[in-house]
Amino acid sequence: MTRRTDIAALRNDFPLITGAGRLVYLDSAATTQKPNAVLDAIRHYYLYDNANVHRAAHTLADRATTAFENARRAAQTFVNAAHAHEIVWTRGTTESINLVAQSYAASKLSAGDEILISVLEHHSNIVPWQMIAAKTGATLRAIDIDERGDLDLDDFARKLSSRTKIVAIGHVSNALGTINPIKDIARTAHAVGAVVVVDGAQAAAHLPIDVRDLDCDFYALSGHKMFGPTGIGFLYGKEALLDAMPPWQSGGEMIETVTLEKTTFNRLPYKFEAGTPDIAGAVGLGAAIDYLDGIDGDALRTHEANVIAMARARLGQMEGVRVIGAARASTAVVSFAIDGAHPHDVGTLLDQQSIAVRAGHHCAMPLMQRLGIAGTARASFCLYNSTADVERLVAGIDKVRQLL
Ligand code: C6P
Repeated sequence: MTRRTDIAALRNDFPLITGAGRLVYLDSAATTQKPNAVLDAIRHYYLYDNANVHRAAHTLADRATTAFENARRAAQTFVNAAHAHEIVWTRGTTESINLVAQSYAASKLSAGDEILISVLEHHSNIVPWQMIAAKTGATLRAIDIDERGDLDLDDFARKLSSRTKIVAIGHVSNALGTINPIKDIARTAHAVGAVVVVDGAQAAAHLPIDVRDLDCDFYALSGHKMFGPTGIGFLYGKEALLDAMPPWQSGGEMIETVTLEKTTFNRLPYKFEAGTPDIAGAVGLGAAIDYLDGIDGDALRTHEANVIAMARARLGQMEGVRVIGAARASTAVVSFAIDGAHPHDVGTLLDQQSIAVRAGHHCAMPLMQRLGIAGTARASFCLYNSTADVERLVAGIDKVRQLL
């Protein structure tokens, strides 16, 4: 298969981007725009294939089920899982992590056990563990970062022990862009018998993901951050772990037999998919995965690295502007502060120039507390951004500084 190498041309696949006039969209870490291929797949599904899945005997239901399960196979290939039944559809990263917390952790942990996260984490990889710690009596601990915004691996080694049952870490930080060394973390965590949960929300649009190479036990991601629709994502889990876990939501589809006295549960992955799933969402996410698969990964990553490196360099040279975080390996986002300006004001003043960034704590309040700041302005980049967008951002920040 020939993959696309003309990354600049990809922008034309995104009608909202090309149709938005002067808008420079630098908020893809919050959600990416959607290519025509995804919009078309969802429309095609509703026009020609819509029915409920795994339930009826008719042809249309067969077509819907095939489309739905093909999308699961696309997700399997995307993360290089060994089996399609290791992919559980969820509403996204948040729900995937909650599934692991409420099913795996709630049934395994007790007082004296420890869950290890890091101060870099998004609230979605903090709060579910806090709640499970409170419920089970386990203790939640957090790995610190160094002055660059990299994980402090000495601190990781200090905090990891035979008491550690779960290590839950983001692949890429949504606030600093730090890429964490998941493979090394997994190897070290497995040596003490801990299970490794990866929050892949910010990795999926930028990095190749190979759960078998990483050897993580669970990997969570969101479709909408990788050019798919909102409301759909998935959890990858190793077969043996998923098999042994109890269901977490109950109702239709997740059952094998029900009497008024007793229920036996469906096989993987359906045991974790209660109720009618987001079928069109899964189809749309499958189309997003196919879309990404049609792009040359090296060309894509070189393009993104150039754009992001330029943003870091240019912002770093601006008087009164501070780039926050300088991790040794990073992608996706550039966080910054302007002297004397609240991040929200920076966001508003950039918006007035048709430049969309996110401002605030980025759902990473413990990280902001660790850095001693209220928040940042954050420009996030993906395949449809260009160096021209960086030029506009630099000019926009210049104007903000003049207005202050
Ligand atoms: N971060 C951002 O602007 P959901 O909402 O479930 O799709 O993803 C949650 C999530 C989990 N982990 C990380 C690292 C994330 O970045 C996010 C979502 C968005 O940074 C919205 S807060």
